[in-house]
Parts: sequence; structure tokens; C-alpha cells
Amino acid sequence: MNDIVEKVVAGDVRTVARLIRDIDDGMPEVRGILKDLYPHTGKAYVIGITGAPGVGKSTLVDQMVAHLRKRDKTVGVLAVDPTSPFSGGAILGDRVRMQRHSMDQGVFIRSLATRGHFGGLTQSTRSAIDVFDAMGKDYILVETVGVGQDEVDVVRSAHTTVIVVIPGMGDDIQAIKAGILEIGDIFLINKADREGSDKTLSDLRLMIEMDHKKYDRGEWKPPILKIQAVFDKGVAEFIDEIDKHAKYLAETAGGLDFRESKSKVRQELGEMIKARLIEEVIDRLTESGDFDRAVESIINGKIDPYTACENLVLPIVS
Ligand SMILES: Nc1nc2c(ncn2[C@@H]2O[C@H](COP(=O)(O)OP(=O)(O)OP(=O)(O)O)[C@@H](O)[C@H]2O)c(=O)[nH]1
Ligand SMILES: [Mg+2]
Repeated sequence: MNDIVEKVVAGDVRTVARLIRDIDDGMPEVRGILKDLYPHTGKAYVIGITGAPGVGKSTLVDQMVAHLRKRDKTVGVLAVDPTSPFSGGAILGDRVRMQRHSMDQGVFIRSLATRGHFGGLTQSTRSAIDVFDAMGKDYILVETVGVGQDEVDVVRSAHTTVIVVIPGMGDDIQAIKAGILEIGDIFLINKADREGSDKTLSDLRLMIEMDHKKYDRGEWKPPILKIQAVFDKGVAEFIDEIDKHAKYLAETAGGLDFRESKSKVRQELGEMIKARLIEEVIDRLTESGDFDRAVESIINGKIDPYTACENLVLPIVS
């Protein structure tokens, strides 16, 4: 076995940290390692936590870690922050917020900014999850900011997807309705110590009830919980709901191991091909100079971008 693979599987923190950084930077060498790590994955339970900036995701994650550690579970935390050009800002805040776990061997916290490459966030998140999984973490908590399509793609690799809102976010509720409603397995109204949480609860309930036919067929009906992450109120109940959802997944078609689910594997392989193709094609066109020449030609009015794109792509794929 490759030395790096061996160290990751043994849970060597420095090796894993370096690997996550290389994934973030889009280093091509990582691919070979990921191939060899794959047989060691498929054991972790992945929880995606998404929501608008500042709703309390990191505070919640920190509390979840504490609860899971009390149950003797090991935990990996991945904070995905595409908005941060370097590991400052929000990520630094997260580090501070989760400081109390920093000396705990059973907890591993890392962030991804995805500075690297065209494959983008979805691919690097997927890879980082695999690394945490191979490392032997029982639970992997993935925090992503936002309520858009990117988040949908990122959380597709999670077993349980949690959407966090706060009271009085009327517009955000609308955004969720338009974008990510269907991916939420559990909805949390955090900061329930603030006014308006009952209104938010009924708004969310109304949205979820619209899909009542699904639930009549026995599909999972997302619970909505009011919590106060910062005071650890409702977090234990929330984790019970995660357990219920895990049980639901285990008992329905597909099961807990996504690597055995045809639809998940199709989805993932499709994404992977897409990302890889874009990367390879852009690399090749940049190296040969064809890309820059086409840009010049478009600017000089010698060619339109549609034709330029066709001229660049067709020779490669045909
Ligand atoms: N009143 C109240 N404040 C809370 C609660 N939970 C978290 N907060 C506060 O909300 C602020 C933002 O919390 P974070 O955990 O950083 O939120 P986040 O969603 O991770 O933020 P980003 O990562 O920047 O998107 C902090 O000041 C928390 O202390 C809560 O239940 N009630
Ligand atoms: Mg955060």
C-alpha cells in the first residue's frame, strides 16, 4: 500500500491535513491517492448542514461534536467556504468557535475554500469526505454557506441534509422554496430564543406539507425543530432525528452505503466525468495557447464566441 494511503487509514493527522490542502489546491497527484483510498471508504455517516450566513451553523456543529463525542463517536468536520479566498474570516471564526475540540484526538476539523480548479466545490468536497471516511471518522459534518444550487450539489453526498434558518427570514424561506426545499431531510429553526420562531415554523410547515402525497407513499417527512444552538437547547433532540433518518435510509431501498446505490453512483460518476472533462479540456487549450488565441480573436471581432467554442471543443471530443 502507498505510504500516504497507509498513513491516512491509520488516522495520521498531518498526512490527512496535507492531503486536504492538496485537494483544495486541485493537485492532480491527489487522484491516485483517492483511488487507493476508495476501498477504505463507505463507513462514515455524512451530515450536510447548510443555511444562510450567520444562522448559527458552526455553533450547532460545535454542539453536535460534543454530543457525538459523548456517545464515543469520532467526528470529522469540514467547513466549505467558497467565499473565502484564504483561510481567514469565517473559517478563523469557526476555528475559534470549535476550539474546545482542538485537543480531542477523536475530532478532526478542516476547511475547504477550493482555490484550485474547475472541478470545483462539489468534487473537492466529495474527495475530502472520502479522506475523512478512510481516516475512520464515524460521523462527518459538512458545513456549507448558502441556499443555492451549489449547496444542492455539495450536500448530495450527505446521508442527512440539514437546513438551518432563523426566525424572521421571510425572504430566505422563499429562497429555500425555490432552491433547496426538496433536499432538506431536517429543518432547524435556530435562535428560537428570538421573536418570530412560531411564524417561521408555520411557514416551513406549510411548505413541507405541500408535498404530502410523497409522505403518504411512505417517503421521509422532514421534521422541523426549534433549537437554540448557542445554549445547546434542542440539539440532543435534533440528533435523535438524525438517528431516525439514518434508520429510515437503512430500511429503504439503497440503504446506507451510497456506493451500492445505483442512482447515487450514476449521479456521482456523471459529476466526476463532467468535472474531469472540463479540467482536461481547459488545461489542454490553455497549454497549447489556443484558448488565449481564441479570446484575442473574439475581442478583435474576427470570430464569434459560439464558433470559437465549437472550433476548440469539437477536435477534442470527436
Ligand atoms: N441568540 C442566539 N444566537 C445564536 C444562537 N446560535 C448561534 N448564535 C450566534 O449567531 C452568530 C453566528 O453563529 P455562527 O455559528 O458563526 O453562524 P454560521 O451560520 O456558522 O455563520 P457563517 O459560517 O458565517 O455562515 C454567533 O454570534 C452565535 O453566537 C442561538 O441559538 N441564539
Ligand atoms: Mg460557520
